[in-house]
Amino acid sequence: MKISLVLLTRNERECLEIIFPTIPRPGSESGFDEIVAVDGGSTDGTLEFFKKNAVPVIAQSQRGRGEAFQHAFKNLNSDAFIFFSPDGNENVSDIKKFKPLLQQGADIVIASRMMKESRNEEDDQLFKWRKWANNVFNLLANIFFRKRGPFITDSINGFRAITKDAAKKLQLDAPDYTIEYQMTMRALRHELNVVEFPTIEGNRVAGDTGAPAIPTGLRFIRRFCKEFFNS
Ligand SMILES: Nc1nc2c(ncn2[C@@H]2O[C@H](COP(=O)(O)OP(=O)(O)O)[C@@H](O)[C@H]2O)c(=O)[nH]1
Ligand SMILES: [Mg+2]
Repeated sequence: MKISLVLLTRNERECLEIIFPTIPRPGSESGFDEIVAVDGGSTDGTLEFFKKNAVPVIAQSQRGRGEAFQHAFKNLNSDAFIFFSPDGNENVSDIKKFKPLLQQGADIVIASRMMKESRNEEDDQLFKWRKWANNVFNLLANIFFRKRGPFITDSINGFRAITKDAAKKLQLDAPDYTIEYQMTMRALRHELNVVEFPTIEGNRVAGDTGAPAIPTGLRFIRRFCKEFFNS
């Protein structure tokens, strides 16, 4: 099974300088066979960073995180993709956990920030607005799309893997930050094998999120409605 580790970036040079050196090289130990970046139009030196480190880059013809997923599916000839955002949120030591679960037959593997042994970026805050909103979206996905299998605890996390076959089947088309939510809802509807493991989410190491809470939240509500009424 050939697995690609897909780095998703839009202006992440500062974070890359800290995170990239901690990512293992491709090989049997690391749990993936190649590293590729999909870039959404960076202008801050991210592309130069990749060039210096010999990381091949797929340049997006259209911006958006969902567009980045489509570019990976179209351009890479792998059996599965692990999506990784090198901004500090995602735990590098968990990258190796995807492959065994894919080999055991998972169609999608999600690193969950909501299981008992997990940590969410907001866990040390009193008001966990994003986490609470995430949990509402989780609940909606599970109630309205799940037919069997375990409750999905983190339906929107980006740190995840999907097989090429599953990606083909789901025909994903969300262009933006709702891509993972669409993937989870469709996977549940198609009764794919979705497996989660707990992860410890870190804090962003530099820069700022490109997903402001309120507009992004509204996009999620619209995405849920679209999937619900089109099913
Ligand atoms: N390829 C690509 N990556 C993107 C795009 N927009 C955001 N990203 C990356 O997606 C990751 C997560 O984005 P971030 O803004 O941190 O969202 P948050 O983690 O949900 O707060 C980061 O590595 C971003 O650089 C895009 O249009 N294309
Ligand atoms: Mg992030």
